[in-house]
Amino acid sequence: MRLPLVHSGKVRDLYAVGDDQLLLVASDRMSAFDVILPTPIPDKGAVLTGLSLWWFEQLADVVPNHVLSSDMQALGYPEVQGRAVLVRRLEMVAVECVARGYLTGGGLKDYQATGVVSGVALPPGLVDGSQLPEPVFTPTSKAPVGEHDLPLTFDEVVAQVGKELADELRDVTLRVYRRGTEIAEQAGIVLADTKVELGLLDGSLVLGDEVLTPDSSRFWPLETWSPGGPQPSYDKQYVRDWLTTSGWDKTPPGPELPDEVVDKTRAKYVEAYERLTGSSFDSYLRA
Ligand code: PZK
Repeated sequence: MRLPLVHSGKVRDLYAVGDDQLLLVASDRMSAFDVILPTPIPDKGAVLTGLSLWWFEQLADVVPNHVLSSDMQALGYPEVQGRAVLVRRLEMVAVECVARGYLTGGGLKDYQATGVVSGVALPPGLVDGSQLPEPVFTPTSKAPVGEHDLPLTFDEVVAQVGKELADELRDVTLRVYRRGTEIAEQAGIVLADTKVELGLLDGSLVLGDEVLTPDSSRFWPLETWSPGGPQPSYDKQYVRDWLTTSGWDKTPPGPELPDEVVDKTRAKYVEAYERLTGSSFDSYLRA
């Protein structure tokens, strides 16, 4: 796979394929407490790629997407089969589009300080993990590597991209989130929030990057959802629990994970894929 590297993210890499295509490659790396761990989770890259491809299909009537092909054998990149997608190069919109239906993380901080999230006033009495009266568009600005994205009000998005595109970003983001929550709920998963990457192609909005994966969204088990404190993570809880009791001070580098934690975490990713899609992950890998 000798392709020019365009961008290297924490857990994925982006390569140029000619002038107007990109190869998006997901690794098996995992981050916890904002640190990339040295131990890979086998098949994580393939689970997230397969899940994202499935979501793009579920969302085809909501927004077109950047996917061109996932057949890496045919393209001549067999070493990344299952965990890479050839995509159209878009003109990315410089706003991180987030929708949240539950209060936690940065949204909770803003609410506790001001009662407002991204310019939207929320009712009093909400706690960590509360469901919001309705999903809210909570865009952020893309921060430099290593920094956290900063919240934007809707008016700031309008100032940045104009009213017409800002309205479209909000509407598409909320529609993606609503479709995602409907499907996730059937699978016993609370989709607390999600971040989508949107770009323009010939003047129209196109969904890029990965969508509705545990790396771009917060997945909580519906069974244990109980507002009033931090919720267990569907995918990362074994890792967080082990790291918390390991004595690690949460500064890089992180420690190697024991086999049992790796195996249980891999199983959670596969379980999320299978519960959401209704198909076996083995059949995805074999296709
Ligand atoms: C694009 N990223 C984020 C993702 C990384 C970085 N279709 C597209 N067209 C233009 N740009 C992008 C995409 C997509 N997807 C996505 N940065 C640019 C990103 C994965 C790995 F290192």
